[in-house]
Amino acid sequence: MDTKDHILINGFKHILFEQEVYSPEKILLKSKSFYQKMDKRRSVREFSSKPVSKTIIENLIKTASTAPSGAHKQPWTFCAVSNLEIKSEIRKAAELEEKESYKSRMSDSWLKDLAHIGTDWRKSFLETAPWLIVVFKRAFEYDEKGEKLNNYYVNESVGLVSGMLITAIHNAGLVTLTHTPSPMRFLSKILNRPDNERPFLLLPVGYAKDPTYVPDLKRKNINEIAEFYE
Ligand code: IYR
Repeated sequence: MDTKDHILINGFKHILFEQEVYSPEKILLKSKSFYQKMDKRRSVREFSSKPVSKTIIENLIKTASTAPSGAHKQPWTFCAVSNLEIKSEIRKAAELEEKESYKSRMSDSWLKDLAHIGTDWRKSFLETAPWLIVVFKRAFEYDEKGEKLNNYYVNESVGLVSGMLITAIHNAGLVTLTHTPSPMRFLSKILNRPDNERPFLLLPVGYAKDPTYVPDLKRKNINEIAEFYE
């Protein structure tokens, strides 16, 4: 058969999709070994200050940015910070908000639900980790004339991109945690972001302090998280 490398569909160029084809046995092995690898992922709150190269961070961000997004608008910006003064500024502002949250904004039942994780308002990892990656969602775009252009499914898209970033970080042998200081408007100010971008998630990235202890969490088993309709 004569297979072209591209065709036009409704006037738009489509390229040949190249699927990596494996045997069912190999797929079984790959799905299992990747699960076993991902099952070792843990949120780590104590970091070593050991540096991580900018090229590694670029690779992680490029991997995350392969995520699907509404109408392929890729409505995300990653701000990667290794500058110590900026990290300190972020830590100060985050701890100010977190102090208020833990003191009065979070309900008693919320604090009780969190107790076993051992978090509090102190966020030293914001200075210790060699990199902070702040994921911003792009609520809309501006065209050349300054008119607003829509993005679609922005929360879903940045959720997906963040999940893939966390996966890439773990796959590379580094650690992170999803830090959600609330409110996090201070990040827009410190990082001087435009008004179409909103902070979504803050991920410190680096190596775990040695030794580090993490809570003894158990993951739900397959019967608790899935229903099969065969
Ligand atoms: N944002 C706070 C509190 C917090 C809330 C939940 I839900 C967590 O799972 C963990 C922390 C903080 O980052 O400490």
